[in-house]
Amino acid sequence: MNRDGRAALWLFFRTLAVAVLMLGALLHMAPAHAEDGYELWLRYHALPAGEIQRDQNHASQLIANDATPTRAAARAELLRGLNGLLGAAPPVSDAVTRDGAIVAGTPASSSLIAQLHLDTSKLGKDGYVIRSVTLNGHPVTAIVGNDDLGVLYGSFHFLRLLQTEQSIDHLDITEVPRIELRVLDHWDNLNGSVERGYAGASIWDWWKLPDWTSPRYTDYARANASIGINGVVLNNVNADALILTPAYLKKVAALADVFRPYGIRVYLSVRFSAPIEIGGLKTADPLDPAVKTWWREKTDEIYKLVPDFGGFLVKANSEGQPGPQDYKRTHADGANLFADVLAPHGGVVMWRAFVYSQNSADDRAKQAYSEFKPLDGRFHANVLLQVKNGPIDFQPREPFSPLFGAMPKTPLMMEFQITKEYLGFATHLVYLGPLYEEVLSSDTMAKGKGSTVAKVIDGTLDGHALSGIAGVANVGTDRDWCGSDFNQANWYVFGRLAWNPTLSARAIAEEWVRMTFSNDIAFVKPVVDMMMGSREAAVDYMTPLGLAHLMGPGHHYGPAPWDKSLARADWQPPYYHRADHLGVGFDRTRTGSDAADQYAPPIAAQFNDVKQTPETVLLWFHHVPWEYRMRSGNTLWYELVAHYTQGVDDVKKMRETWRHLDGHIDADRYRKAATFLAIQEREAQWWRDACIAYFQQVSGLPLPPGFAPPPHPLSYYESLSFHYVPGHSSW
Ligand code: GCV
Repeated sequence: MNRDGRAALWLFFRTLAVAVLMLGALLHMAPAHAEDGYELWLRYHALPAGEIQRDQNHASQLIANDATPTRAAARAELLRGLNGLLGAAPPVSDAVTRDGAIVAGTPASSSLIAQLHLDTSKLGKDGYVIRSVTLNGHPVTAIVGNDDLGVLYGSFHFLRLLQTEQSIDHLDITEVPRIELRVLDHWDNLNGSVERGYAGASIWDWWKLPDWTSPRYTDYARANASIGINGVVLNNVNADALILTPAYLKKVAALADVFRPYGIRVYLSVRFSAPIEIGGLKTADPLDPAVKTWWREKTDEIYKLVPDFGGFLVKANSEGQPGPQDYKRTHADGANLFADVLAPHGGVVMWRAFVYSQNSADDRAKQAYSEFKPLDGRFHANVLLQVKNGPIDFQPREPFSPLFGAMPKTPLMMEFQITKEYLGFATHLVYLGPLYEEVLSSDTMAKGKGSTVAKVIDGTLDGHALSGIAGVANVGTDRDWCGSDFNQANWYVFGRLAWNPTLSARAIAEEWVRMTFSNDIAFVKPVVDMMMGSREAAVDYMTPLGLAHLMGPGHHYGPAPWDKSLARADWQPPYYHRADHLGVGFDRTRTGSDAADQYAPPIAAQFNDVKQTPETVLLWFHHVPWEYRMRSGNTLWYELVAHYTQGVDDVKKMRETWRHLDGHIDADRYRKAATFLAIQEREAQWWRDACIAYFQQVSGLPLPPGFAPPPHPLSYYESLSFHYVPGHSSW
């Protein structure tokens, strides 16, 4: 068939598809398969007929060659997306013959793109331009990268515009990521369990690898590429040395092969003592020549199998893990050992700053800073120091870590948690966008006003070319990937902020809701509002006013502010809240642990002064009398009870909002979220009641009038115990 014939046939099928879609809409046709969340935000379900007609005028043909695996992935995604959204995929051609073509490629790979003479030099490897231009006399949409990966990222962006029903007329978009390494950290164990995972087992089927690479790996890579994630640490930071044995490295290589077309590099968590455990050496001393040789040879072996291997993530001398201090060496000695063997291959070391010692009497919140700040300038060029967002451990709210801004000579990498270890596991609806945004926009004042955490980690504050951000993944074998549909939003927002840490959490939530559920504004608006308020609700019903670490021992499920069952004081909630008959909160001012002075002077002055400290972190920095007058004029005791109560009321409102949205989306996902919200309300109430019962007993104060008393005595809450709690398998 000649070109005209093909075009006529395409027109015919397109018209037919539109007619079928319109009929379907009229008859309220059920989707062909149940919505189970597997498709994530890449659903590509048919747009409304009006949108289809409008968008089809900009998708009359696709000119995109598939000569490389990444360009093939981009083309396949465009065809898949356009087919789903518009009811039919445009014909693929090699010449622009119609108005409304889509042309995707790089200047080097496409003579059409080269004709545009766009300056792609500043796009780097990942950036792209999407522009409405004229080619061969036809108006077309060009998706242009300097590199194939930019074409892939641009293709996802273009599809997102369609999915969210934005105009694709007169496009002039240029995007370049602000952070170089955008990484998901899997805390997946080789036995298939996931530490702090609430979405089933590990998606890595180590047993069947390398022979069988599940199609799910490709879908995982697509999802990551769609939001710009370009690195994956496959295994838990509490690492098993076996991952470095030849049999496992072959499995790692098989995964790397699947991910490569999507621009995703593979990294491994390594166990510091691996030279002893699998290398037969007597020591893992980082300055020992035999140890250095062992790591060099091991690294070379990895690069033979995975030429674009990203590097190592290391948890050392932290929570019982081995490390350089076992040999009286510093963290810098340890990190530099790996840096030196990775450097010839272009790999990096992500060295974690999450350290605190059971032998130190110092405030746990101070220890990472005390340990690492003196080492600024001592790390080799390919080391990133990976710092958790707060000084302790992914609590519902913490101030930003004082390390941000304090180590100008070292590239600091952010570590966020996407999995909700401390935020209600899988079932609580807690959108983490506001948490991430709050941290990234915090001003460290390290170099005067505007020295935000975002600028520290994107490298611009201190002029680092190397920059990175990591999120602890919430992905597992559950059909919906993340244990709930709403948890997918946390994976999504992490990726979008990793690309550009100045984006707004609200705008990202809206994008996600539109792609994941519906573009109907009557649905989008209330759901985005509900998501945006959900993190503060969780803070209120769990740890308001700067409280932290009140959860159950080890498994971290539910409230246990009384618990002293674990051996280490810094694993016990009373260590953190310090409640007594006089007041509550941890004095981290100069009269206490002096953690406040780890911040830049203007911030330290604020945190040292009870009157200037934001009430959101009041009890993090101050031990405050129960009768202290808060800004509202109420006492601290009153405000504490009010916040706990507000948290529960907010969840009730979330349930109410959701109840009104019945019928706006498919029944399956609606019902699941409704059930999870019911669980959340029950557990929020439990948190409130248990914490109020406990603090009331400690304070000896009567409940302020107007608030319902906890329905059970404190002893009831203390008596609850739980077995086989998810995410806790390695304990
Ligand atoms: C992977 C917390 C978690 C641990 C986790 C650790 C870490 O302590 O509870 O499960 O271990 O952080 O980040 O290393």
